[in-house]
Amino acid sequence: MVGLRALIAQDGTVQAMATHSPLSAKLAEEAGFEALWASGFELSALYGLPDVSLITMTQHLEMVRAIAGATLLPIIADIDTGFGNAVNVVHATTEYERAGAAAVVIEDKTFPKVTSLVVDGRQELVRIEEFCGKIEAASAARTSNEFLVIARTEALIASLGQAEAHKRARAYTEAGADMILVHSRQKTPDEIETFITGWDGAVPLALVPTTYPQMTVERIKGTDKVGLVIWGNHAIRAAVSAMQATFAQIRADGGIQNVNAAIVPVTEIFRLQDMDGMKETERRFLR
Ligand code: SPV
Ligand code: MG
Repeated sequence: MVGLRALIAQDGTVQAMATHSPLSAKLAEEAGFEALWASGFELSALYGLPDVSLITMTQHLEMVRAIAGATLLPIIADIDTGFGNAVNVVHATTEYERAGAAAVVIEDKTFPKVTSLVVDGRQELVRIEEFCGKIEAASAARTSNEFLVIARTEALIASLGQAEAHKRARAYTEAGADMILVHSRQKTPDEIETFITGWDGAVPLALVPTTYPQMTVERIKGTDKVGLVIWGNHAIRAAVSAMQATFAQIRADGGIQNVNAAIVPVTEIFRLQDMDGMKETERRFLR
């Protein structure tokens, strides 16, 4: 498996697709994405829950472990606020590195957090010193420098302005962050592009352009400062669209006679389950 650092050095900007399961991770790998985003939002949605620190570390970690067993792509684990203070961050970092993740992203919000994109969400940030302690804790807890500690600032999400966002990003870099994820929920890239222009490039940036889709890979690469772009929630949204359309058609038609053309055949699921591998195992070992 190629590490994230090496991938960024090779490609400039790595594209990570959101995942909530081993199956969605396999599909992202087959589509050609270079990394996976083990999204807290997607896993929360999978459980039918809002992304407000209700999913436990154990639930998320189990999913990361299952995803790591199903693909070779580096997994960027979204560990929200780190499940508590710096002590919790040490424990989480150890567990996620052991589980096979390639990086953790820790955000500077208070615990319990509120998801970033919701209108009128309660967006409260911890003190800079406190968060620097968490970043130092994660860096100290990892066993390999190939395991990245990514600090995420929510200063723009909390409407604290560019100066505060830059101040936090600089402090987190000095605390040892390998990369800064800066999030925005503006409908255009202006806010993020202003941040990028003012960034000294001490470490690469990571973006999640969900609300500003004008920010294409080409435009991102043009900045020369972004090492990672995360397509943040497109696996779960695509899954919901497909299920809603199929379920509605079956209800409308009073049967399944018209849906086969729009959904994959069962043989495609067998392929994704590696049924051929199972048959081969049977052939060799069942006596
Ligand atoms: C997630 O996917 O869980 C994220 C990205 O953290 S966002 O939901 O946009 O905050
Ligand atoms: Mg998240």
